[in-house]
Amino acid sequence: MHAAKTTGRPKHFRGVHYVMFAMVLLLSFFTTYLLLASNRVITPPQQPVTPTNVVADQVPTLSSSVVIGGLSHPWDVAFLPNKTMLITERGGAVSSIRDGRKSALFTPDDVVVRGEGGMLGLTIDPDFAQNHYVYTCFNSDKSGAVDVRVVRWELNDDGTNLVKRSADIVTGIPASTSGRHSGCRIGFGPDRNLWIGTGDAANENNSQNLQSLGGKILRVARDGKGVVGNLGGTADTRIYSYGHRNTQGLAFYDSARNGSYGVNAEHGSDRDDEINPLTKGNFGWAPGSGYDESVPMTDSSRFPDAVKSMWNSGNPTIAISGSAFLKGSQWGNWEGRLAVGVLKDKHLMLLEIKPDGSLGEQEKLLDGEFGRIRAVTLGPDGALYISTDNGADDKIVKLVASIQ
Ligand SMILES: [Ca+2]
Repeated sequence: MHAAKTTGRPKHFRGVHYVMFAMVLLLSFFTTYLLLASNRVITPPQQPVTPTNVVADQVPTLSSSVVIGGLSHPWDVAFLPNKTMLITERGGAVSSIRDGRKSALFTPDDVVVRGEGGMLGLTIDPDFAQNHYVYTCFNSDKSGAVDVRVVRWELNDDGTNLVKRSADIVTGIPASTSGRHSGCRIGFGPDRNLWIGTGDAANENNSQNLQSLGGKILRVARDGKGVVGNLGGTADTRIYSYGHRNTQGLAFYDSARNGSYGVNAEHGSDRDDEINPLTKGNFGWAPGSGYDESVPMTDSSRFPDAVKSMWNSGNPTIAISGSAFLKGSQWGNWEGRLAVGVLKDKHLMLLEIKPDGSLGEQEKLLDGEFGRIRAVTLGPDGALYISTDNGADDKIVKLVASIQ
């Protein structure tokens, strides 16, 4: 039997064997130690290694130039496929900018300009080349009482003229008589749907009311109809998320990440401006009776499931506005960061948002340089275009990034 051969030795023989084995082992350790010790002495100090696959810190240099001045509250900036810039001004006009000159495209005769209200968000259809559609969001008295509505406009081929008011695709977004909390930012997401960030019209019932379009993120097709995958249940089919106060910025990822299509930027009351993920759910704004704003921007005690913000200003607010993700290698380390216009605190905020949605670095650019910053749009040339909102001689400013 094989087992007998190995286990049949006398016990004392096995004991000697173990002692010898232990001695050999100790000797090996000792020799190894000596070798290592002598190595430490004779090896010259190592030179620092520069890995070839890691680039140095690349913070871009920014240069700014004024594209056009003499504007009045330019609220949004968008680009046609032929790279023509279109802008809205809160006073009602939609214009194109070519070679530093402004040409009026149209001013709707039903636009109601009051306080924060007027001609607001602007966006271009991703299929503009085929359908020539652009969209604006504004306060309107077309149906008698003032509402906020999204209107689709048809331009000619090269976007130099209005063909017609194609359709009022979303109407009845509530508006206050003062124009307070009118929203309204619009943009097409990576899902090719139109997203609309609305204000609560400073009415305490709107943001939590799933039949009201106020204090919401809406998601619709280009005809204004709600799309599959919105909030659902008893909610209006156009509602994607609710419990918002006054959305002023929308920025999109190239594709959805963990159920979020991007972010919205929202004005807080006396505290907590918020950057929120574009996910479904309740974002927790519910002012008390008489529009009592002494409640948290995300009231987790009343709404335990409220979606928490990704970033908030704390106290005081800074009044965040238009937002865009930086794209292109010219932005160096800042590629992928969220650029956010800041009105009250007069700067451009840069936020690093990591793939899991957590925050990284935060920086303050153009501090006080241009005053209040309203629109923030990445141009087709990879430059960032911002609008000032100072109320006199407002400008569109182009920011070009370069790596030295
Ligand atoms: Ca919130």
